Amino acid sequence: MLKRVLRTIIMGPPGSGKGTISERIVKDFDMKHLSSGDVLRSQMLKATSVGIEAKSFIDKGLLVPDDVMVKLMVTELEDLKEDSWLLDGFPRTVPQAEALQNNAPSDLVLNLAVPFEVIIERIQGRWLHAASGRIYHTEFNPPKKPGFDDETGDPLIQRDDDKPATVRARLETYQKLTQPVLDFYRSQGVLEEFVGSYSNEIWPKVHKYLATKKEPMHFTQYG
Ligand code: G5P
Ligand code: MG
Repeated sequence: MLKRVLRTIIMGPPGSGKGTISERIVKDFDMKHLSSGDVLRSQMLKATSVGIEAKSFIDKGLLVPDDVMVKLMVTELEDLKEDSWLLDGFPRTVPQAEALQNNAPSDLVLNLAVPFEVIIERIQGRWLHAASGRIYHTEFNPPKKPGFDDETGDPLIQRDDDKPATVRARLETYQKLTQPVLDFYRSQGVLEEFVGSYSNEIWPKVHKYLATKKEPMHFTQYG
């Protein structure tokens, strides 16, 4: 049965294309994208107490403590009670997944299984529009004018945590703390895996699967 309100999580290692695929999902399906990384970067930009605390973990490739994250994300989700949502980057530990389950259980979890070698290579080319979270890549998805956002013309930035040593630490953190979350959702029967090295190869499969759960508005093709 197709759902009116669909609560979805997108998972995958750092740089696997969660943000890229999420942008495509919200364009084709009536859903709100909520990225924990974007929420944290906005807190850091505003230098709030949460932002200052988070930066000390993010810069080392470590996770922000569970209690801080759960409070932050549950508060954000309260504004989306009536909407279909797509959570990106949360939950990232089993305690976070349990807390989400108690507050706002999700209907399905999409996992992007992209090999680590591909990720390490591609992440160096990422550029970001900090205010909107729009993502670019020097080769895969270049901005029209190098270094500037297509829509606002603002300068793009590179993320501090995209330095090679930090990316390696993030991948280790992912293996240790986030992979067990996949087992948590697998045991609940809500996990759907998408294996591939390219977002353009993964995207049509994600669209096809989501369309079995929620009516799409379009099917935008890429590449
Ligand atoms: P984030 O911000 O959640 P990550 O590490 O989970 O960060 P990230 O780096 O944002 O994930 P992504 O969204 O999976 O990666 O990938 P993306 O941005 O779409 O794609 C990466 C690059 O590859 C882009 O430039 C894109 O254009 C390009 N690309 C995409 N597809 C292709 C392709 O097919 N080919 C090529 N060549 N390129 C492609 O979290 C950051 C930090 O915040 C904290 C942690 O410290 C974390 O490390 N944090 C949390 N801490 C605790 N709990 C939580 N729940 C937390 N959430 C965040
Ligand atoms: Mg992202």
